[in-house]
Amino acid sequence: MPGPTADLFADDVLQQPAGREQIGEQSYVLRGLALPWIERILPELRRVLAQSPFRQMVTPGGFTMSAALSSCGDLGWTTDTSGYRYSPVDPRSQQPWPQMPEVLRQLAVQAAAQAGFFDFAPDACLINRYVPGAKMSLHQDKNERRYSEPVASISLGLPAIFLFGGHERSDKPRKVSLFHGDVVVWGGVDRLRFHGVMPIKDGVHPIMGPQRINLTFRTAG
Ligand code: MD6
Ligand code: FE
Repeated sequence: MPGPTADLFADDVLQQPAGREQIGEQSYVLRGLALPWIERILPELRRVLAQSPFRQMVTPGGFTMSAALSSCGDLGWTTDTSGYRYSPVDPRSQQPWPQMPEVLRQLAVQAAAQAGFFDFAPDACLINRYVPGAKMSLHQDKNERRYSEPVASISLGLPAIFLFGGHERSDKPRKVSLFHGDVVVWGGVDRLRFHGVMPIKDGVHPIMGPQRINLTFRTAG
């Protein structure tokens, strides 16, 4: 019978995907934050990827990354056998990276603010594409100039298990499930924590198809 209890229960269910989950002292998962933005994001993402398509890069150690990468913004993250770095040009085309779409920049800034970082001015957006089986080994994000700035990360498509470790590679990471539309923000004391992504499970996402796309925003320059 509908009544106060039933209503409370319904609210509870509706609120589950939203809200802020703290995963570290200065790290949060903002559940579903990107969902209302998706219809504006996807056409912009398509434009960016038409100009700078996904490509698989090689690490300095000589391994081909399983995730395929692209970038937009003033700076893009690249790797090859000579090292990791940010570059103002796409090495594939030797042209500047596509502009960072305003809708993406605004979402990243809003996400950072919800995590307590108020003057976030991202100049780099790294775009990772994972097909089932692709993963990201534990790493630290440390090619940026200032660690005082947070990182904001938008997940689209297939779910992932995100590994959130400590300051040593050997620290046992916690597992955080990330779904389509979730945004992770971390910075401050957590900025250099090791993190990675477990191999993506087989599946087909109703909007994004058989892939996960992750966009990470940083102040690199
Ligand atoms: C990913 N993300 O979620 C990989 N780095 O596909 C990252 O490596 C990452 O999500 C820094 C901050 C947030 C991230
Ligand atoms: Fe990272």
